[in-house]
Amino acid sequence: MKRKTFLRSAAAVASVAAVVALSACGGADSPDAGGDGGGGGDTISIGFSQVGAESGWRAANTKSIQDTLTEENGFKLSFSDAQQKQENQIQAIRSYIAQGQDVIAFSPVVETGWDAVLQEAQAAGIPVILTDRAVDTEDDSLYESFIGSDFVLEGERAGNWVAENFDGESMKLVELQGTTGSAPAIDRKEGFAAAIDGTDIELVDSQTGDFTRAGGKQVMEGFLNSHNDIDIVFAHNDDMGLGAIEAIEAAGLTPGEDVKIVTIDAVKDGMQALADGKINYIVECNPMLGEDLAEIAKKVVAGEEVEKRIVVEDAEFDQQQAAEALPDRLY
Ligand code: GYE
Repeated sequence: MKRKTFLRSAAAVASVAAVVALSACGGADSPDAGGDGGGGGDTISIGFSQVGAESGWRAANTKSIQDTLTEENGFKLSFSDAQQKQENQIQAIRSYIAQGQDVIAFSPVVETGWDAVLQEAQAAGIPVILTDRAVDTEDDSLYESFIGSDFVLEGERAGNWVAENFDGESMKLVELQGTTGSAPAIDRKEGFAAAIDGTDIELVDSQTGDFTRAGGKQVMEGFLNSHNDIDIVFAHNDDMGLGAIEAIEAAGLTPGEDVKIVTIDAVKDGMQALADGKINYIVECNPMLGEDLAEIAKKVVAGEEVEKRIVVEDAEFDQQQAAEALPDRLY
């Protein structure tokens, strides 16, 4: 995966402000809100197909998109929730094509199987922007830009923390995977495995909890039943880690002490559990993608060139850093 850093420069912010000002001049109730494909100061109609509402991360991501793609900002947003099902997303994208939206954006629930519907959008002349998750395609002309974190790097950072702290202690580790076939589940698994490769940390089990709290709890219960001495949990997101905490406590063990937990996301509930000592380390995945999406959508409609890959920067937190960051945490 190519890495390229996108820095939101003062100039870029100024140009967005200029477009917003232009659209304000055109009048809030200009007749083109239905999507005439025109750019300039006109309202941009955008159809967004969201993965679902599976996690705290997703809730924060949805809020960021809905708070940014507003009429005041020059957008008319049509939003749909696919309930973690690819067929629902394909259906939503087809209806956005039929409606003649100016732009289609979506966060693909899984990586493969998008070429046909993306070709339909391309044939209709509607640009597509990917947010959060990537698609696996040979033809990258099928989308304009992909905005999101580097999930391999996130997994690697979680694995590096485990390796640095526990190599040499013959620890047994279980993994709670995200949604099967999704980019973050595939990439985080890969990055983590590479980071602990060559250590004496043993991966004793790995199953999907579908990025949900209930899924994480259920899978962790199964792990605790079939393995005697689990030392570490790597959960692909905070929610599954929080579910695992419930299962560990129900088994009479102390999360963060008897069983160490490392997760990815750094949403508020996860950060609270980290500050409380129940999680040991979190690698952030920034869900605030709305502003970048707004900026890229405006550029695409204006016929300007956009970066094919915009990598969102993420931090990482130990327990003390979480306690310090919590009061100002936005998500
Ligand atoms: O980590 C998880 C969510 O695609 C980055 O999806 C996103 C992941 C996030 O359900 O919490």
